[in-house]
Formats: sequence, C-alpha cells, structure tokens
Amino acid sequence: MKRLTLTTSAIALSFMIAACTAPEKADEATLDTAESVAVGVAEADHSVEIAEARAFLERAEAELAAQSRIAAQAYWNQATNITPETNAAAAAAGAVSTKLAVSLANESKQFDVSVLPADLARKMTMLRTGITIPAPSTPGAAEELSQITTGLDATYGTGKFTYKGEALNLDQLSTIIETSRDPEELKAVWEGWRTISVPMKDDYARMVEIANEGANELGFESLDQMWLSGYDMAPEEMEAEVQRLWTQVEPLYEELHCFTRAKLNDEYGDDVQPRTGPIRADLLGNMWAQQWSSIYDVVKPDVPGPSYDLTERLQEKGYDAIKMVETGEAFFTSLGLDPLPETFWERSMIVRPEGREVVCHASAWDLDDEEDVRIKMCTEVNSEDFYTVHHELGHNFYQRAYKDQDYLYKTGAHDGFHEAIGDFVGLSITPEYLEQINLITEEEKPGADADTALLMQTALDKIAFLPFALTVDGWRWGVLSGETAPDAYNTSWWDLRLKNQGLVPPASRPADAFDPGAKYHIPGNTPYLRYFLSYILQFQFHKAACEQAGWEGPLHRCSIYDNKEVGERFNAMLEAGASQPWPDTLEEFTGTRQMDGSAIIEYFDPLMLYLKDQNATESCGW
Ligand code: X8Z
Ligand code: ZN
Repeated sequence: MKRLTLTTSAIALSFMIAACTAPEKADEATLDTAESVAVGVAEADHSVEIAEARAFLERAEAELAAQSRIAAQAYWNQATNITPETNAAAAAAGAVSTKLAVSLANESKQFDVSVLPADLARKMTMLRTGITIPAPSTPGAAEELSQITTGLDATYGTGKFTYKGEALNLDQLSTIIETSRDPEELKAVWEGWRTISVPMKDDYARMVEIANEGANELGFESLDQMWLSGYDMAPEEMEAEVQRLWTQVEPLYEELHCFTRAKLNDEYGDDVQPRTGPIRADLLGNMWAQQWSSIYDVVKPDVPGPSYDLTERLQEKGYDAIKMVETGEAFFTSLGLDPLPETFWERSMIVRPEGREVVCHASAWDLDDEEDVRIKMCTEVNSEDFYTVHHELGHNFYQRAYKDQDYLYKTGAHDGFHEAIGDFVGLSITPEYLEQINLITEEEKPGADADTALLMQTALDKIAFLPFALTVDGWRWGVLSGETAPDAYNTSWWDLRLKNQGLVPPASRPADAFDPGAKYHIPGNTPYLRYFLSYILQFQFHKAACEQAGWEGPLHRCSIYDNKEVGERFNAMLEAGASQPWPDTLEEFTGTRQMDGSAIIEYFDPLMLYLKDQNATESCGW
C-alpha cells in the first residue's frame, strides 16, 4: 500500500508492516537470574544506541510525514486531472519521496535491531521493507524511476480503444464486456483494451531493473522478497502461508469453474466455449475475468432466486452517486463510528468529471494523515459500485481510526487488512439489511430457498477472484525475481492464467502484447497479494463479528448493521493500525492468530454441495 493513496502505489513510500525479523525485546525473554544480570548489563551498554535510535526514528517519522503531505497533494492533482504539468509535478514529488525513503532506510542500517526495544526495532524494519518501488541511491535513479512510474500510470489512465468509430475509455469498454453476449464483439473489445499496454513493456522492464537495484541496496536479493517481507514473518514462510490458504479454497474454485464452463457451453456452443478444458477469458463478464457476477444471467442455477435486482432497485429508488456514498457511510456510523468529516464531501471525486482526464480506478486517500480523507471514484449507480463504495470507505474509516498512531504505524495491520475492512462490511449487505434501508420490501425478502442463488452471485465475485489475485502477484514475483525475462512477460502471464484460473485468451496473442499492463495494478505498481489475503480475511472477520453478535443462522444471512458491540471491537482493531504484529490484532478481533480459509468455506458450504451435485456428470478441471 502506498503511504499516500491506497491503490496507486507507483512512486511513493509504502510503509507497510514490519517484517519477519523484529526480535523480541530482551527483557521479555524468560531468563534465569544470572542471564538476567548479564542482559541488564548488556542493556545498559546499549542505552546510547537506543537513545540514538529513538532520536533517529523521531526525525525520520517527522520528515516522512512532511514529505508525504506534499507528495499526496501532487498525486491527487495528477490522478484527478492528468496533464503534462500534473504528471511532471507528481513525478518530481515521487522522486523526492523515494530519495527520502531510501536515504532513511540506508541510515537505519547503522542500528543493530537486535539490541533495540521491540517498538523501535519494528519501526526500523518498517523503514527498510516499506518502499514499494525503491530506487538505488545512484544519482538520477530516483528521478528516472519516478518518470517511468508516473508515465505508466498516465498511459493506463488515459487508455482508449476505437471501436465502431468511437474512442472508448475503460468504463465504456468494460460495460460492453459486462453486458454483451456476442462473442465476436467480446473478443474485439477484449483485444482492443489490450492494445493500450503494448507501449508500456520496455518502460516496465527498465523499472524492474532500477527497482531491483534499489532492493539490493537495501539488503534484499530482489524486490519480490522485499514485498513479501511486510507480513511479520520471513518471506518464504509467507509464501507457504499463501499456498496453504489457496489449498483450502481451490476445490471450491474448481467446482465453480466447472459449473460456469458448462453454462457458457450451453449459451455459446462448442465452437466458442467447449465443455471441457479452459474457459475463454472474454466470456466472463469482466475485462480481466477477475469477478464474474456480471454473467449471472448466463450462469444462473436452476433454482428459485431473489425477485429483485440490486442495480435496478438502486436506480428505481432514485439513488445517485452521492446517495450511494451516504448509504455506505451510514453503515459505518451504525456501528458507532464517527461520520466522515465535511471535507470528505467537499474534496472527494465521486463521479467522473467532464472535460479532463482522470484515473478512474477507485481509490481511497489520506492527504494529511489526520482528517483529510477522500475517495476518488467514477461511481455509477449499480450494484458493483455500491459494493465498491463500501470498499473504499473501509479504507477511509481505517485511516481516520489510526490517525493518532505514530507515523509509521498509520497503516493497516497488514495490507490485506486494509483491503478487507470495507468488504467485510459489504458482506453484511444481506436481504435483511436491504429491507432495513428500504431498498426492498418485506414481501420481496427472499426465503431460504433462494440461498443457492444468492450464494452463487457472491461466489462469482469472491471465489472467482482468488486465483486471479494469485496470478497477478505470481506473475510479478517471477518478473521481480528475474526468473521471468522481458521476452517471456506475456507467455508467463498466460501460463499462470491457465494454471491458476483455467483461462485462455479468445485467440493467440500477438508477439508484442503486454497483457499484464492492461490491469491497473501493474502499471500502478500496487502489490496484489493484499487482495488475496483480504478475500480470505473478510470472511474470517465476518464470522467472528457474527459470533460476537450472537448470530446462529447461516453466515451468508448475517448482517452486523447497527450492532454497536461489534462496532466497538471493530473500531479497536482499526485504531491499532500497524502498532503491533498483525497476529495480535487478528487475535483480538477473531480469537485466532492465523489467517484461515475455513470461514469462506463455511460461508459457501451450501453452494459447494449444490455444485458438486450439478457437476457430477461433467469432466471438471482443465
Ligand atoms: O483495486 C481495488 C479497489 C481499490 S483498492 C477498487 N480492488 C481490486 C481490483 O479492482 O482489482 C478491489 C478488489 C480487487
Ligand atoms: Zn482497496
């Protein structure tokens, strides 16, 4: 996560949670008397170093906080108005930020963390691991890197493809992918959007080169290792954790893939979508096939479902973008959190402005690390954006909650927590809740017989997403570690798309294609593992919160709306920020210290039974 915005991490500092090696404080260890005396002497010997470390960190935090405000404003100006001038200003601010972060990280090397008290050691480690795209201290490197990252961002943000004589932006092209059921049209638009990233490839490769020099200088073998160091454990342990979590949910994805493929085969026939093997990526209702709920009409199980459609309902009830955000805010305040500050409403960009280019990909911002929180979205009145509003507000409420922490602790317990907060709230948008806020009537509230249909809608987004998230950072780890050379960028992408998601492109890809660049977080340099973790964690939070609320029914029917007791514990989790190792924070809210896929499995259990039954005659897998 970038320090300054949550979702565009290209240029700036990203002080994520401290890594693996933060040692225990000596005085916390269990020691016999003789050793205690020895340690006492040793501690006394280190008092000067400890005092110096404390002074250094105070200065570092003050300098970073000041630069962060300057850079945040420059990035905001660029993202909400892309011009050569704002690009240049953002690039300049980014270079200053990177140089400051790198120089402080290098300075921190003089301190031996093993003799420091835990909180100082933790902050030192955060300084060393928290830069998303580091530059080496070679003259000119930070400037070159910043130029590249700002340029990549702008290329993505202004990307257009001319279809049927009209230059269409990503929103317009996405609408076609979501709504068209004409395979020729889908293929044309899908391929068309991927023309915008062809020119990114050389810059991307150069960026990887410079950033790896930066990572080396900070003591990491390569940048992927540095990214994986932000989780209070060794990078290899974290990779094993991810694999463990994926193993828990993979069987459910395979059933969903199998069922979806059969429905697509029914819809389009063998020539377009065969009944066995991988799925054609352009048929899944999303530009990147990351969430599939837009093709619910095609995948719909043959069971009773809810009689209303949330998008239609929002439109019929006269919702506009502001009302959607107000409704999201009202959920958080129903839990006892304070309303958003007035400046949120004055300064946020909630709809796409006319007459200027903006980065439309939704993001949440914290411009002063105090009260100046904002969102930037091109909100449309539909169900998808209703959820996205809750997602973004989750970031803002988190930022506001930890504002009194020290600068380096003003971030999520880990980046997956930050992404999970708003989505966790979104899991409480149940039929019961929709009735409470008058979007549906009592009579329209679906009964238990609609559970399979409701769960299918959710699974098309939440379960389909998991292997996509693994693909994005699986690809990036290969690239950043040097295992994947530039000439293999695109083939490696499709190898992983096939392996993890069981997807293929609609036709073979051109030799110059750079398909990863057509997904925001690649040119935007936002690490993606956070979303995988979030999709696991949000169900863990939901289950824990429902237990706190005394809920006894199925998890997918539980809503914590208006529950102040849950809200209090929720707020405590948010206020902690990154001030302690994330397992402590997780334990305080959920009672467990490990991330765990069993809550998401339990949530979808009735659907899993249905899918297995339906797939019994299919030949699943790819
Ligand atoms: O980028 C986002 C958020 C902002 S942090 C809108 N998400 C990922 C994506 O769109 O790819 C949320 C889900 C995954
Ligand atoms: Zn987010």
